[in-house]
Amino acid sequence: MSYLKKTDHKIYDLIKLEAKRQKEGLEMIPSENYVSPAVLEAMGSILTNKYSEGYPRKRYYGGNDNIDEIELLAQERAKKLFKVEHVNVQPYSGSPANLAVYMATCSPGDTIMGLNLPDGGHLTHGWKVSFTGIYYKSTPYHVRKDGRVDFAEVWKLAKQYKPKLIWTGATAYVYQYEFDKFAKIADSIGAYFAADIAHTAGLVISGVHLDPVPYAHIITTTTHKTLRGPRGAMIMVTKKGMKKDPELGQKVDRAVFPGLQGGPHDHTTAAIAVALKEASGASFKKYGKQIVKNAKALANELIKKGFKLIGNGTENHMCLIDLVPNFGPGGGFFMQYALDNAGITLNKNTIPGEPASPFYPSGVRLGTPALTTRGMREKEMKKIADWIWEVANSIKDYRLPKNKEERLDYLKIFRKEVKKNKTIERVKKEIKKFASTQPTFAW
Ligand code: DSN
Repeated sequence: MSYLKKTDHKIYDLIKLEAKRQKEGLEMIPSENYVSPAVLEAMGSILTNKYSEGYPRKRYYGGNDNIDEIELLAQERAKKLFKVEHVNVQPYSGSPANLAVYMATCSPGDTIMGLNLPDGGHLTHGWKVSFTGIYYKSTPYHVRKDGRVDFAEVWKLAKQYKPKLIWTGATAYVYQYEFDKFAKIADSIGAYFAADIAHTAGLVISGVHLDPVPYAHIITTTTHKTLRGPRGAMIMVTKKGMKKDPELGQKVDRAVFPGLQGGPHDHTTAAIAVALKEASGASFKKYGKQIVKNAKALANELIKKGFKLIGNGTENHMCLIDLVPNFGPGGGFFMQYALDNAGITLNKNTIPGEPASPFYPSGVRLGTPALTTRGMREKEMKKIADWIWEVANSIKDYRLPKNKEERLDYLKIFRKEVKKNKTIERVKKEIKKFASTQPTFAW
């Protein structure tokens, strides 16, 4: 970054500080990862200079011969890796990709169905404040107390409301997505079935998560989570999708451009192509498998320490801790803040049947994709569970005030006390010493 250092010291310094944070801490937000230097190089390349509205060989601007080859490579690699018929690699990220699915399959006002947001679903699967819940009639399904999708309810709602589009996929869900069950329901009412595998794409291609391809019509994924690529997304149409509507691929393409987006981010497309090549190698399969082994090990250790986990474990890359036994309702904030100060990054999250609120939820969500990229294994998961327990124990007397007016002052005091907490100070030092020796990418 020699140029940046000379021309914009403030940004240079902030990037350096963020690099230090990423090196010295433990990144446990399950949707984050560390990309390879090759992905970074493609992303930081001169491809950002180009405009390429349209698709390969059908552009609205000249000078796109090289860009065409790059986008075709990305498409071909994705098709081969996921075994799908059609791929669009242009969505700017997961949310725009999902919007394109609506545009390709529904008309405004149509009924749609997805997992309720506080139950672990995604904003774009029909949550009320999202475009998708405002412009479509959303009939969300929920999870049971154990955190598993309530398929009896999905059947009931599907028969009652006959949605045109059914989503599976989640942001906080510790079980595998049961694509076959959703497909049966969607097929019985002639609905489109879209699988949003943003969180699990890297697990699917590693063979440690069920494969949506035989069941879904459309698959969306971000490229920066377990897939370990740049921030971006892809929309894939399966053979089943093509059979339902032979024009589905074109409809998806038209929805992305010109429907929702302008010029594709060619530097991102190139980085997606690089990430897909990396994900095609044997070492990536080992990586995907290790993510799940680590998550299971972490879950076991957390349970042994005394935490209550939704689902009593995990089937994928993440754990969801129910903190009600530790802090009463609303404990997620305390844990996120205290662990942040100790060098462990995770996020507060709602739990099934959330007794508090989405802003002060009663759980935390944590996962292993980023730690696994850094080479950590089961042994390290034990160490990390110990640290998490120590931090939780050191703040165990805090409770979220029931009276909303008292909350701000109470949390201010909590934050101040965390800064002086000796256990957190020590754990932070231990984590820094340990994490600094770990690489921040996998070769
Ligand atoms: N923000 C993503 C996550 O953390 O799961 C979902 O879009």
